[in-house]
Amino acid sequence: MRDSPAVAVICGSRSDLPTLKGCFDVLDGYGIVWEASVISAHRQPDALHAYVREAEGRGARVFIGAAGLAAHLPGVLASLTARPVIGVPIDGGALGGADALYAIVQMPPGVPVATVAIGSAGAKNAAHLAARILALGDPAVAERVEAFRTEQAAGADIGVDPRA
Ligand code: RP5
Repeated sequence: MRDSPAVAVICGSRSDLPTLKGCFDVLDGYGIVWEASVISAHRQPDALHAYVREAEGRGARVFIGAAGLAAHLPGVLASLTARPVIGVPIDGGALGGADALYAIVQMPPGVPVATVAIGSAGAKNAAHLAARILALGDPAVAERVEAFRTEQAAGADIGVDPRA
């Protein structure tokens, strides 16, 4: 049987899935078990509510919500669970994702959503942030987070003389 997912990724539309590919790849890289669902906060509010309860019951520890336009999905997730919620503003639409960014980041006090950058960069960082949260209670994930940081530092062009 598949392990219960530690990270539950929910997006508002199938059209959001290509932007989330980097998120899924990064989670896989950390060996984190995840699942993804398409549930719209606007179009399927009852299903979203039921899913959060059920995913919590199966052990989901971090939720990632991704949506575009008037992106209420991550905020609604944060209203439904006490577990950490990371919000990914999906780019697209007439405002290029700025609408989604503002909708996700401007949460009222007491209902936090950790908001990452617009689009695929944010999608990847949502996964890195989820890994860092899980690392607090999981030494194996903590080790992989440190290994990633070491690898990333080794690949950076620190000290390279641009004139050379
Ligand atoms: C949002 O509206 C979704 O997250 C998506 O980014 C956007 C457009 O949805 P579709 O019309 O493509 O289903 O709720």
